[in-house]
Amino acid sequence: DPYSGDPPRHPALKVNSLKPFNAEPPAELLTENYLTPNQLFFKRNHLPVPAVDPASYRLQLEGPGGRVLALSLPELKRRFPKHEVTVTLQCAGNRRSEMSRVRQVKGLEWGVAAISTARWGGVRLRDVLAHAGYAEEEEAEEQHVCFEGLDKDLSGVAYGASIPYRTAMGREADVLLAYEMNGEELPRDHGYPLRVVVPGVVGARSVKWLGRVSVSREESPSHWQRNDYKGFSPAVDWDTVDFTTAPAIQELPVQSAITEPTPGAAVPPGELTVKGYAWSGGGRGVVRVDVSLDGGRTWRVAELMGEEQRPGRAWAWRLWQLTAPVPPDAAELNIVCKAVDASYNVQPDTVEPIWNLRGVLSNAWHRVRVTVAE
Ligand code: MTE
Ligand code: MO
Repeated sequence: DPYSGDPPRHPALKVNSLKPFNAEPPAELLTENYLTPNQLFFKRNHLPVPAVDPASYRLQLEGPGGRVLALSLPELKRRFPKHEVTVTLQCAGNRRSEMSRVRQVKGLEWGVAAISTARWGGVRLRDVLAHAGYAEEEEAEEQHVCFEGLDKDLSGVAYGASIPYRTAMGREADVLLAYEMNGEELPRDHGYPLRVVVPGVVGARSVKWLGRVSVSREESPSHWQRNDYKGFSPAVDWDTVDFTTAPAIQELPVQSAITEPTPGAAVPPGELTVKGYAWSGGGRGVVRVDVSLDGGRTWRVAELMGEEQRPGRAWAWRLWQLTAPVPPDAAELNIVCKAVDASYNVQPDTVEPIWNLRGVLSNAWHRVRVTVAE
């Protein structure tokens, strides 16, 4: 069993797939903390967790012209200044199960918690690339920084992904090679001993158990870069899909969800407190969250909590909450939330128009039905 060496996991996690291990925390636990405790942070593995010996570990860094530098962990920590950033990671498939309710899609049936936030500590990717000899300025032609993981399938193919060179080198992009998560050594499930953290970008590009970094005129040849994690029209099905026709997902769209109460709960009459999270990709901050208790007929503005984010570098979520009177005659409530980001992007009101065969980018208004009972 290639998974027999996987690490132990927290029993509260809701397991989506055991081998490989994919799990999310219960929604109501997710928003109990601004920084998600490492054990509860969602876990998304495509392959067995590799056992990496920190003493013999070397990051393979391909310089211009193909010369390869091998950097040990102590060298990385000694040579480059430590940088810390609070970043929310979200899987492209977060909230996929809502899409499957419209029409079945292919993929893990994630609820609303394939998203989590941590304070990451490590070195800046741009410092490491500059050390290898890469220039700050962009080349005329678009280039890509490619990452390869140390996790491999049975045929020896590693997980891989890439990001545009300008993101990797951007002064304000804050891309990290992280060795710490919430002040602790990176846990094995999250990429020990070194992972990429790309703020504002889909989780799939934040390659864990980082083995190799290179720069190329082509995107990563990885299956997960070329033939997955792309968005399509609702008109495209598995007979007609052509993965070369759509760009790889990088920055994610605006997202929010209700974490409390949970679907089907019985809430007492009087006053109700609704809680959730909101986040947007590309460093766009959340400027507002609207909440409705009547399916979207009337709205109230939620209170935003958690760390205020810098304009253009809003890498982490806001938690939000709203306390409102329960309408006296209501037997049932249809709670809805929707967020607005700094570019005034809004979430679509229904799933149907954004349905896609792979069930990615599921960010329609989130709806939770509850009953009112003494
Ligand atoms: N990196 C490697 N090497 N292998 C993987 O399977 N999964 C990716 C990304 N990096 C993955 C990886 C995906 S799809 C996501 S959403 C994030 O890791 C999840 O990170 P987490 O498990 O730390 O939450
Ligand atoms: Mo993902």
